[in-house]
Amino acid sequence: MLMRKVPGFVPASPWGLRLPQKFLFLLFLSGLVTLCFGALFLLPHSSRLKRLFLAPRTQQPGLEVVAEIAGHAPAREQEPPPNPAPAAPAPGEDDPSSRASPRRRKGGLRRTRPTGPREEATAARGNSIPASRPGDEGISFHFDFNAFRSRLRHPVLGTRADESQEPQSRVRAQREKVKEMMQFAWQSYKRYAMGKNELRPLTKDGYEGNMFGGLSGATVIDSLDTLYLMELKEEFQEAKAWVEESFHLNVSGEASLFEVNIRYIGGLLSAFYLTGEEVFRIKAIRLGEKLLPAFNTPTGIPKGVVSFKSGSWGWATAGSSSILAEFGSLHLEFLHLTELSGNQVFAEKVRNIRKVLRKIEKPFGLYPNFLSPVSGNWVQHHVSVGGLGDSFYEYLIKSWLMSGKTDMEAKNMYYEALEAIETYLLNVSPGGLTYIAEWRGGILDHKMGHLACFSGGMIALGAEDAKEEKRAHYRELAAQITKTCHESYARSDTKLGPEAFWFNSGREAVATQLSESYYILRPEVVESYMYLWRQTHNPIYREWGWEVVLALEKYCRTEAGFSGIQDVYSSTPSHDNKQQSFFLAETLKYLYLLFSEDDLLSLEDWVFNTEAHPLPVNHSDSSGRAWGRH
Ligand code: DMJ
Repeated sequence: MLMRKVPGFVPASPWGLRLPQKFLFLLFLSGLVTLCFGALFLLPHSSRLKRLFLAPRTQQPGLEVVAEIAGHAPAREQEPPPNPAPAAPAPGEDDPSSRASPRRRKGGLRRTRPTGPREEATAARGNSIPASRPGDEGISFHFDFNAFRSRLRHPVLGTRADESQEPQSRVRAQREKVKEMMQFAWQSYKRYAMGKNELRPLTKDGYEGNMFGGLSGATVIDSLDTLYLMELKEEFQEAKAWVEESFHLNVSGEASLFEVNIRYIGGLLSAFYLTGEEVFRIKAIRLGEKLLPAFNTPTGIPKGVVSFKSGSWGWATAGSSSILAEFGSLHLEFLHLTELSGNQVFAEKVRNIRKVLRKIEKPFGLYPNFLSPVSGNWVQHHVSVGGLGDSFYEYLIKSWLMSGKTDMEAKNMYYEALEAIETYLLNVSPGGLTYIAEWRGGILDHKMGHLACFSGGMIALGAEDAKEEKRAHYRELAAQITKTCHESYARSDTKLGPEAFWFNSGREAVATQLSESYYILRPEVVESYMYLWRQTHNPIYREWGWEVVLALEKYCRTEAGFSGIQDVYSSTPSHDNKQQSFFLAETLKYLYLLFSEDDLLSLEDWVFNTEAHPLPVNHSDSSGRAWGRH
């Protein structure tokens, strides 16, 4: 051997090497091995070697996933989006395509504390790197956030005019006022109830309620997207930090499937789609998984209450029927859970609900409010577009829109249901007010709940895709219903509307008893104003919205937050001591949108879930192959 000839070299082992030489040789060898493996990653994607050594690539989201949701063959990989022009980020908005650049980040959301390595890692994963934090295990699915953002047709926060030049300074001031209300509502909650589900402004404390199975922070999760879109950056960071550090899913109570879905899952999904922050995606998926046992019923129609206790049945046994508005308002969120996780199970669950509802015989084409999850039959024939029924209809038209107008089944079900509602429930009062009554096996209750007032907005939203000959009619119907709901506000002393109002015994659009006279900061009326404003630009909707702002300030604002009131017909109403989380999620958001440009969360790009959390429309395939051609 060569080394034997080196003078002074004395072999120290049978291989003829001394310790230092052995060490050098091993170092050289390990370097060589590392180099070879490293080179594998640089080989072109088709390389055989690479295929041999590396696991197959995770399926890309977008086209493929949503195509499967709809039961279709996956679309071709790499197909260019129909509208590839990326939406320019709005001023001050985090541009996802340059998220790694510290300079761009500076203009983004302000941090309340120094950026730590954990946050940096979270932000980076928001773009493409698979999750690897504790608790993220098993969610290796990659969602291409940049591709998603590039498909939006408008910047998320709109193309805002130079505010100093804005001629409509009144509208700007109105928008700022709503923003101030949100800031006050949030700060009050943070000060007295941070981490609890909701604030009690009179007693200056928080409470958990019994709807969320031990989950906390409903107000935090419900507020995230409203804070984001109002550019309350510091407050958004506070909310996000709470989700990262204190939002724990290891709870074991019994929860309302519907409420957890629309508030928590909806809020987390929206927060993810707006920011790309992985923490929201991961928590939404993990929480979604905790809801799955609710579907273990003979029909797959979930019971309303799910037990988070591991090893239990999953659905609570009390009660015998499931509520239409509850099991019918999962579709939007569950499709997005599949979209973001790659896990088809979420989409399968809601597809099955759709199938059951499609097949079952409907009295006069109407959908009763109660269904047995065991037999799959209607439990009684009570039909309502208000409480118990409401958001089922909303989710049909929004499923159609969210699918990029490919989910024909949802579209057909929506327009058929609307026809039946018009035929059997719609009425005009002697005073000329149009309202949607409630139906009990053929007998009408001539009342409308505050909850039913969302329907003006829904009918406006659906008018454009109705048959040509029905479009103008639906626009007018939407306007008339919204006017009736406004009347229910205008006819009270506080200019806020009651929980339910009647059309009988000579009375119109007023509550008939104290037990229906309360107002709990609900959003449905201003929700309709927002949709009608966007559709018509009739200034009356902004005027009506402003009346609500003034009334909220006068009667609901307290020293420590906003509160519902017990009697809208009293000019000195008592407060109910609750700042509902939907006030921050919905009421203030819809008011803010009402006083903003139409391209702030454009309806071309977003649908709002029933808690007003924006979920993106699928633009990945306009050919109709994705999202539900049935
Ligand atoms: C919200 O939680 C949702 O809008 C739901 O669909 C109905 N009720 C409240 C607000 O009133």
